[in-house]
Amino acid sequence: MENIENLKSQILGDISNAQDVRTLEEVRVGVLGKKGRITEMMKNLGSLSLEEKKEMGKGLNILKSEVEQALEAQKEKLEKAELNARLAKEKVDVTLPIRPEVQGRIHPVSKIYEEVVAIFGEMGFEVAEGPDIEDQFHNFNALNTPANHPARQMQDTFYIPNPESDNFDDSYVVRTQTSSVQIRTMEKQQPPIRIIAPGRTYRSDYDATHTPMFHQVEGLVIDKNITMAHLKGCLYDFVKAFFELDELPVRYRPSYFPFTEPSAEMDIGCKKTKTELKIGAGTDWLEILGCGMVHPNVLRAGGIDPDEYQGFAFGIGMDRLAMLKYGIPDLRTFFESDVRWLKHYGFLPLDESSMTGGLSNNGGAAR
Ligand code: 2NL
Repeated sequence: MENIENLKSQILGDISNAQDVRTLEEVRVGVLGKKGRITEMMKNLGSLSLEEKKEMGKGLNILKSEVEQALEAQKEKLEKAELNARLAKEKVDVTLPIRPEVQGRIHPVSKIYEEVVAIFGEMGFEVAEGPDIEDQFHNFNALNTPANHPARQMQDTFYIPNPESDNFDDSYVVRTQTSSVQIRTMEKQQPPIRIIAPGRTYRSDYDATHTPMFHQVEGLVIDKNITMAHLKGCLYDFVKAFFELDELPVRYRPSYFPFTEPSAEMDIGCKKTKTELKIGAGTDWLEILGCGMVHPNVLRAGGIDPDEYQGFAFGIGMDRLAMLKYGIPDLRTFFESDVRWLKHYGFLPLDESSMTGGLSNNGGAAR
């Protein structure tokens, strides 16, 4: 039998000499693997006398756990060093001037965002912002969407545990719509309110027209004597400005949202062929947004008296607007950061959107 102390200093020496994770793994296998030195010695215990077996067994068990600890510590050290080396190697100097052949582009969604803000800005809307991580009150309850509502299902919503509470009702969500921003505005401000809330939203969904993170713009107008006619006029002006058309047929279909009553979906006229979609002409219809009169419960939750004030609200998917306006077929490609895709669909940095300068044709797309 080898002397345990000798063996220990040998093995610990091998461990600290191992300078990469692979070599360390070889050391581990050589000692603790099926045919490893410690494993073999443990197998041989049976041939010893009872007294020797007791002593040797105890010594080997202690040695084994010391070796395991040393292996773990060295592994952590090597992994840290390997990560640091990689980070140092992959460091990017963001202050370097750009090379002309890789000039950056404005993402189509950023472009749409600017256009939407320009159009509603011209109509007198202010932009409101709020947190991506919300409590369930602002994302659901205040929007007339009670605890048992299907929209709150685990399959659709990303919940985030609250470290201060085990109660599921206290967990946070990443916002499923930007309405929470409007609730926060109502809490702070009495009418008249005229805001849009553009931003990132999140739902557990993934296919050619859904990504787990997407972009929405919601609008909210609250004042005395607001009617559905105000809603229709406002949204009609928006779609005409957005698609840069003087004439655009629209229709409203009845719909349902918990936060509006009555609710509607707006379609725009178009012509669909196998290869093309032409907006503004033809006999087909394309759904473009959801809207309605703000539900009295929602006004109340925001601290506004529904007997004194009324409002309208709408929600538009901005990624879908980008797909339609620029003819991009698959939403998943939006968020893959493929430079070739950005070069094809992106816009030059100085091509700004404004109502007076023309929305998208002052200089045009970089294509
Ligand atoms: C859709 C539908 C909609 C709203 C969003 C809203 C917000 C408040 C009060 C009432 Cl604070 N309503 N937002 C209203 C109707 C529809 O979105 O299909 N979006 C893509």
